[in-house]
Order: sequence, then structure tokens, then C-alpha cells
Amino acid sequence: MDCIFCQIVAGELPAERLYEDDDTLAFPDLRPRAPHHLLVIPKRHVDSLASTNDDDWAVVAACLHTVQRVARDRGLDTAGYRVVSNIGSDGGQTVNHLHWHVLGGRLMTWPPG
Ligand code: DGP
Repeated sequence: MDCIFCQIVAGELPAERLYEDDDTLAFPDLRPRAPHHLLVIPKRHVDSLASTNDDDWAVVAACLHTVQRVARDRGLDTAGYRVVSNIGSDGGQTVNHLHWHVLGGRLMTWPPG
């Protein structure tokens, strides 16, 4: 298995498991860009939103539910937060396993770089 996020799911690479259920996992980003910077991933490997198929939408919804849950658990609802999914090379995706960045705890600027 050469996908690092699949290795995290399998427990073969260390990560603090902040939340997990049957379909999703949330853990801190290794290189945080904000006071709160979590990643939410499906446990089943999907490359990115660009390669989802009809079988994947339920797990995409489950991931967004987990995004809402972990943001709420950290009290980010009031001030707000940002959710980002980078897709492909132009999108800045460096790990080819579908994931959402959850960033909060500071004012986000727009547009992103
Ligand atoms: P992206 O560039 O959108 O594909 O985001 C990938 C993120 O994954 C990046 O912010 C750094 C993070 N990352 C890479 N390797 C690891 C790892 O081994 N553990 C954790 N926790 N995060 C990682």
C-alpha cells in the first residue's frame, strides 16, 4: 500500500485519531497552516473529487458530516472556518487520497494562493 493516508487508516503510520467512524477519519495535518488544521478523509481510497463515481457520494456526504462534527467539537462554528479540498496538480493536491482540510482559529484571506 503506497498511499500514506491509507497507511494512516490502517494504523501503519502514526496520526492522532481525532474522530472516526466506519467510513471516515479525522486527524491533525502534519504541517498546520492555522491554529486548527485537521484533515478529514474517507477510509476507503478515492483519489480526489475528480474521480468520484456514483458509489462514492454516500462517503463524500459522510466526510462532510465529519467536517461539521470536528469543527463544531472545536468550537469553530461561531467565528467560522474554511473547508478546502485540493484536486490535482493545479489544485495543489499533494496526497492523492480524497481529503478535506478544515482550517480555523484565524482570519482566512481570499483569494487563496
Ligand atoms: P494536499 O496538499 O491538499 O494534498 O494536502 C495534503 C496534506 O497532508 C498536507 O497539508 C500535509 C498533510 N500530510 C502529508 N503527509 C502527512 C502525514 O503523514 N500525516 C499527516 N497527519 N498529514 C500529512
